[in-house]
Amino acid sequence: ENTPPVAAREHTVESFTREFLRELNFSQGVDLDRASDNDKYLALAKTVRHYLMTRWLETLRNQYTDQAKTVAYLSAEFLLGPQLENSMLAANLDSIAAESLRGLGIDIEELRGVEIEPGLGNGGLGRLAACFIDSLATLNVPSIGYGIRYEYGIFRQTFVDGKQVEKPDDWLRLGSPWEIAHPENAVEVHFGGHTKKAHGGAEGARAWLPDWHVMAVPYNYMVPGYRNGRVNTLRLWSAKATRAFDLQIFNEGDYEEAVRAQTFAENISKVIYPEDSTPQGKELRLQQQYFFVAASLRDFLTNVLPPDYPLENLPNRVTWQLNDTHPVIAVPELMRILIDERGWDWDKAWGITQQVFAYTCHTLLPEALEVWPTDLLGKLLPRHLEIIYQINDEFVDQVRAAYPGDELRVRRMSIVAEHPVRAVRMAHLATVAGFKVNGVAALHSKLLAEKLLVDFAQMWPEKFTNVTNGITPRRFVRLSNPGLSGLITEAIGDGWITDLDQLSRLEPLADDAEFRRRFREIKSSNKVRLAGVLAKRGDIELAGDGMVDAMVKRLHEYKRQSLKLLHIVSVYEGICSGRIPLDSVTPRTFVFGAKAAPGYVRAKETIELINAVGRTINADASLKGRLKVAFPANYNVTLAEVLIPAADLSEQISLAGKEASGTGNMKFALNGALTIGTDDGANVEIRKLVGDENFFLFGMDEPAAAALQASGYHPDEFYESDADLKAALDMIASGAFTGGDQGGAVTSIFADLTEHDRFMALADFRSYLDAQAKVEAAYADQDAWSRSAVLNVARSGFFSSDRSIRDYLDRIWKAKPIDQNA
Ligand code: 26W
Repeated sequence: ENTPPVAAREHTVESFTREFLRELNFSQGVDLDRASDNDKYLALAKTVRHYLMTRWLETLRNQYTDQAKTVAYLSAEFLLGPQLENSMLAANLDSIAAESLRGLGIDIEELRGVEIEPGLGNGGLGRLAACFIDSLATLNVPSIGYGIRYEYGIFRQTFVDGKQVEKPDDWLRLGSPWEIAHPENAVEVHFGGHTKKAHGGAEGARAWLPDWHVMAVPYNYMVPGYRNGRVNTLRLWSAKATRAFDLQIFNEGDYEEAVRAQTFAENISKVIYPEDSTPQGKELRLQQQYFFVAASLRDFLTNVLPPDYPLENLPNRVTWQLNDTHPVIAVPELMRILIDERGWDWDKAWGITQQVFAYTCHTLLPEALEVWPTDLLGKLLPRHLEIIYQINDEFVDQVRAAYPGDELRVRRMSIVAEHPVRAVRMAHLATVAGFKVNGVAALHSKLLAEKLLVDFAQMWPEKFTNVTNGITPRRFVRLSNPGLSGLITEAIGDGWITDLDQLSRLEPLADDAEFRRRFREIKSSNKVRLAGVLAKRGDIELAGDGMVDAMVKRLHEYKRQSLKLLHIVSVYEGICSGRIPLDSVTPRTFVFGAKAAPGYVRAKETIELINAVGRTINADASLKGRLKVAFPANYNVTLAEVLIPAADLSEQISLAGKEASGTGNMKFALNGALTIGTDDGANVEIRKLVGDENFFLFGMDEPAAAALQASGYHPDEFYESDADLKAALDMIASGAFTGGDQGGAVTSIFADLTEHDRFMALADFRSYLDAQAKVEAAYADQDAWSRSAVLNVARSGFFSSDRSIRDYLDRIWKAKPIDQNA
């Protein structure tokens, strides 16, 4: 009975062209012949948006009328990547748009180059959130993403003399066609002040008298499902100073102070924190967290729910999924709303609160767990701190009752730590409040329950579960690898795009010589495409048509880019010293992509050293171009989409027991790269699925690494006893890559590796080199290699984020898909 959606009504090249020209004229205010690429890009984006709009409105309307159980995904990061192509694909407009623009003499590829990706995330966690909202929409799940609209995304990385220099990521500067601001729906978020006894109200209710506040302005983004008529919403909040706030100060006559205060408030959503492993405990970060969480809860309770909705039913209506601890302040916020604003008593409020939050943990490193000093928390959110104390009092009583006399356990488990300063352990709060806690790969979830959160898992074993991460096949296969997608579709039809298990039907084709030949052809044209992009980006060359060996991920010691570097130096040293005949070396390009947190000195030194080694190797004519090191600056989603499809070898070499899951590893396998990796994170599951013969395993497993650590690890023993390792390290120390300079990054990395080596790179070096020798041998037989590569694709369907979302639905959310077309 509804009017048919625009997309169904006018799905023709002609109508698309009409819409596009209208956008160009009336929205950009230019004629086609005077339009810049940016004009054309914006007009194209808005045209595509039009086609999705009806479906979006429909989805929103249904969401309100159905009042179905909804997944609210709370995440401080959504690393979306470019939007244009994905939107066209989802709306089934890709070929129509291409043909329409061709007719107008416009190269759609050029326009894609204009788009600046929203880099609203650091790495794996933010990208996972983006994959998840894609899958939620494609699986028809009523859901909404909530996050922060940072004005500046993750910094743009540049290299100056091989050193990382950060530049602001001004991603909004050319306009932002994918968002719709709703200032009329802004909500107030309060901070600071003090609390006092409430007059009237429920027992235990307190009045919070905050002393400042900001407005949170929602910006809505479409999240289209893949051709299923559903368009979900991602709502990102932007901070705006309140008029009342300014006015008061203006009226006091202090103009400068008023403007300063405005800037202060608006700083909240100014920039994403670039630390991705060691929280800095900065006040602004806590402000960000509370800002988006308070706005999101308020939005859900007042705009998504109908007026007078009985909050006793909340658990049937929503699960708030906490993406790591960043949004955990939502727990005391909901308690505050229920008790102080709605007048509930404590037990009733706690009973409901414990049924609506679930917590995903993304780390195994204790130092990555967020802890907020109570000084800071109490100053910014005094009422929330009181609530946290009360939650903890009751929790600690519960622990004492369960384990009488075990005061050590009580201290270990307490939400409030006393040393070195009194502080709130957000992971403990999340675990106590959440009805489920999940890790992000099988090994990770096991280690969470056995190590990081062992006391909690003993007390509440049924709370702990696993959901192995996944990646969206729409973006990371269909869009990023059109060649492979075409080949797959030709072989098995296009059902795989939304049902990735169907890739298993490729398995017999691994034994088909013609299929393998075509697979190789696609891989090599993907390398040509990569070479083109790298040449443009800064004169980077690939080693002929050799192997592309890629290590792309944030720079962190536990990920061991230094081990990769030792391998490269060892090969180079071997060639220089005559130990390895040049002709025996497989032509290969070592590709790195990695940003270092700006304050992480060792990580920045590692970048400097990689660049120094790269410069030396790339300039050494005696290598005859057989080895190259390519380290393009500013690795991001846009670059990942050309790099991953071109890779032959995927480097997943973290110390076992440190990488929670990894998701790049899945993207590589699905694009037909073979993995060289440790038994860590999701590598374990990849290996199990693709088979040992199609995976290069090396290194200690987690128990072995833990045992070596416990017995006292002495890296110098490995240095002294392995001649190749010593030669590689000595070559670095000699200044061979740094123009004779033996100081700076060279000394500190050499000293660190030989004296401390926290992540035991030296202990795994020999095994890594042996595995690399196997790689070389395997790669020599191109046909056999392609067979393994095809099997990697055929056996990796499990790593679709659609499967992850189904697991979340079954194990945690208990929400049901609703078909928009039904
Ligand atoms: C400074 C605060 C902070 C701490 C940790 C900010 C961001 C983080 C993230 C949790 C870091 C992160 O991205 N973790 C990665 O999450 C991925 C998705 O689950 C996993 O695949 C990676 O193994 C994990 O490192």
